[in-house]
Amino acid sequence: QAGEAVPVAQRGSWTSFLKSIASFSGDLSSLTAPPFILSPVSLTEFPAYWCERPELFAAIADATTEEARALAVLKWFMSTLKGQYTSRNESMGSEKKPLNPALGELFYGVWPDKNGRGQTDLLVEQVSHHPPITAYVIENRSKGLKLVGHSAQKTSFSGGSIIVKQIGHAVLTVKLPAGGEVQYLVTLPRLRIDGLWYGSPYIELSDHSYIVGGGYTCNIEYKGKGYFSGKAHTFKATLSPIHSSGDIVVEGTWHQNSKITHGGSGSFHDVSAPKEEVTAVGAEAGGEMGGMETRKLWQFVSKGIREGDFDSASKEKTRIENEMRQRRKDEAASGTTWPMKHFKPLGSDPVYEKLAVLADITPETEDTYVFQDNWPATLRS
Ligand code: CLR
Repeated sequence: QAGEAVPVAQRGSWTSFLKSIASFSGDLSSLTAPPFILSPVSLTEFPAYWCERPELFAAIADATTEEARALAVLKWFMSTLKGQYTSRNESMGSEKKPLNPALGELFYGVWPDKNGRGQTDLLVEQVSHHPPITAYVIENRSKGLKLVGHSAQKTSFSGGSIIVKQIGHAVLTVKLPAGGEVQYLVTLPRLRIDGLWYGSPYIELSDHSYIVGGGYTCNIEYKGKGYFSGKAHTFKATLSPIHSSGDIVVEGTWHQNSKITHGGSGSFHDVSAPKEEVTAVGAEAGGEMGGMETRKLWQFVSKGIREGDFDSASKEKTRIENEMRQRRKDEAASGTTWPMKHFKPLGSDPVYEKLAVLADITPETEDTYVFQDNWPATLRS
C-alpha cells in the first residue's frame, strides 16, 4: 500500500514530496521533506564510509606484486559498499535524506592505530553549496596511502525511482617500499533509490564503476533484483592486466561476500564482521570543534531530529540557512567569496585523464580539488 511505512500524519506530505521529486530534476537537497525521512547526519560525514575497515585499507601497502596490490585495492573498495549504501537502512530503518552541508562545512576524524595497521586520518570540506560538492582526504601516513576525492550527484526521476548519477572520482596514491608511487583512479557507481512509494527508500547500485592503475583495469558491473530477475546487490568485477592477458573475475553480493570465479579460486571479500566508525576530532586547540565543523554546526538540528522534536529542528535549520544566506549576501556586497580551507579547485585532473583512457572511461576529463596538505595539528600530533 502507498505510504505504508509513513506515519499516518505525514502521508499527505510524503505524497506531495514525491510529486515534487517527480516534476523536478537537479538538486534534491533543496526540497522540503516530511520529518520521518530526515537524517540527523550531514553529507560531509559520508566520506568516512571509505575507511570503516581500516585494516583493509592498510593492507594495500603490504602487497608486493602489481596483481596482489590490484586485488587488495579491489577488496578494500568492495568492502566499503555495504556501509556506503545500506548502513542507513540498518541504523535508521530506511534510506534517509541527509542534512545538506553548508559551504565551508568541515569534518575531521581518525581511526587509531591498532595491530600495526597505523593511524588513518580523515578530512572533509564542503567546497560548493550550489551544486553541493564534498571534497575529502583519507590518509594512512605510516603506510604511505592517501585517497583524495570529491563527490557530487545529479538526480533524476524514472519509473518511480530516484536515479542518482555520481559525479566526481577519487585517486588513491600508494607509496612503494622500493621508492616511487602508484596511483589508482576510482570511479563511482550509479544509484537507484527504490521503495519510495511505500515510504521506505533503499539503494540499489547499477551500471559500472572502475578502478584503474598499477598495471590493471578493473570493471565492476552492478545488478539488482529488478534486473534480469537477479538477486539484490550483486556485482561482477573483472580485473585485467594492461600489458598481458589473464583476467581475474570476482562475483558475489557487495553487502555480503564474494568469491573468485575465474583466474583463481576461493573467497574474496566478506563484510559480515562489524565495521569501525570514525572518531570525530575537533580541529581547534584541545580538540574543540569550531563553528563550521559539522557536528557543531548541526548540533541542535540533529538533536531535534533524533529526539523527534521537529519544531526546534526546523527552527534551528532555518536559522543556519538564513545565516548562510546573509554570509553570501555580505560576500557579494564586498566582492569576496568564501575561501576554501583545505583544497584548490582544478579544472581538469591530469591523473584522471591519464588513467581514464586505459579503461575507456567517459567523460575523458573531470575537474578535481587538490588537497593543500594542511592537516589540523589535532590530527597530526
Ligand atoms: C554520497 C557519497 C557517498 C555515497 C552516498 C550514499 C547515499 C547517497 C549519497 C552518496 C548522496 C545523497 C543521497 C544518498 C542517498 C539519498 C540521498 C543520494 C552518493 C538523497 C539526496 C536523498 C533522497 C531523499 C529520499 C531518501 C527520500 O560516498
